[in-house]
Amino acid sequence: MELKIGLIGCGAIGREHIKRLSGKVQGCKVVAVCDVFEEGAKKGAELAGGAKVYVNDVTGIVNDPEVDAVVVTTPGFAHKEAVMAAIKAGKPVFTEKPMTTTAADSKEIVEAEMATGKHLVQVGFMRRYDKGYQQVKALLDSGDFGKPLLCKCTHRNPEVGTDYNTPMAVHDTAIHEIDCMHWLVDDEWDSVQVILGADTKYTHPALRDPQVMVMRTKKGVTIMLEVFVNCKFGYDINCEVVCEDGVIHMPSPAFPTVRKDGNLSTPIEQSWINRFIDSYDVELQNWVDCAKKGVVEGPTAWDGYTANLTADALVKSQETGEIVKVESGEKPAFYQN
Ligand code: NAI
Ligand code: ISE
Repeated sequence: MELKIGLIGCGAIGREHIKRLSGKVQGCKVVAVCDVFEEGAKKGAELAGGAKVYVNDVTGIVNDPEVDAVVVTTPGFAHKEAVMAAIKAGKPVFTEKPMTTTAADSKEIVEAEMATGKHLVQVGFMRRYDKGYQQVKALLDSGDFGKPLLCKCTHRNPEVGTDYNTPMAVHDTAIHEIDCMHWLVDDEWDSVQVILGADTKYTHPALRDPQVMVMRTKKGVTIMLEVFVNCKFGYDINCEVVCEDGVIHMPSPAFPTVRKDGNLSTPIEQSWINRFIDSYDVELQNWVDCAKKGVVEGPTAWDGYTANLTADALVKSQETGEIVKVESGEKPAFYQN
């Protein structure tokens, strides 16, 4: 059976996902697309090799009888409406991260999903599908390195759009580390703090850039994360875990090292599109396979919600500079493995 997909939001990642769902991912077809702009929706439909076009009509596309499952690639602030509509229609839904931009909104999704009694929601925390992070996790889980003590991470983007602001450094960017670092060290977040300092000349008044985020887990593992979204030189994701019996450094994508004109140099990836290209492919194949079986194997609505709890604490610390305790809740039996 082919999973017939309705995709909402034909922007940057929407178009990438349409291409992979129409080319690389097996057993599915994008049959309908939606965007607030007709031109965007038409472009999406064309990339899908012909799909029904919905303009600014989330309810329409979600409830289209031809649509078996929904992919949400609108900006974070618009995810909730589409995810809630899919839950109401009883259809599996993959939403890009963040699930929503606040824990309060994400809690409504968790409650709505649990009320259906069915596992419907997967969140696009694709780093859990990345080979590099998986290799680091396997080494940590082997026990050969003792317990993890601290992690040093960088999340650098060459640049961002002019509508990107200070809180987005948390819920649009750091949200990846919020999800994957606690998964990596197998612990829950306890407290967080944001340290703001000198700003780059390439930013604007609504965006403090760079930011240092310090996040501590319940067992005391400290994660030091630099978020720098106007670093100019490339898309630079690094992760190093310092353990009792050694240090694990995540591999970077392989590029040749060249000697030329008196220089020894290696290129740096320029965009998330290529840096995590394999992870998106594996993630969406897994989602399609699971949606057909009516199960969710990837990051759940609960993972989306708990990431938002941590994000809310970080946003609060951006405003005060204080250490903020992360609220946590007991994982409902519904979300236990
Ligand atoms: P974008 O701004 O390029 O595209 C968003 C699209 O959604 C636009 O075409 C816009 O017109 C449309 N849209 C907005 N509201 C809508 C609504 N209510 N109904 C229908 N269409 C609507 O944004 P981008 O960069 O593609 O990001 C989209 C989402 O994907 C965000 O949540 C972002 O955080 C996430 N993302 C995830 C990445 C990852 O590495 N997992 C990488 C890039 C983005
Ligand atoms: C974007 O939405 C992503 O998810 C990218 O992976 C991240 O690096 C970037 O900062 C976000 O804006």
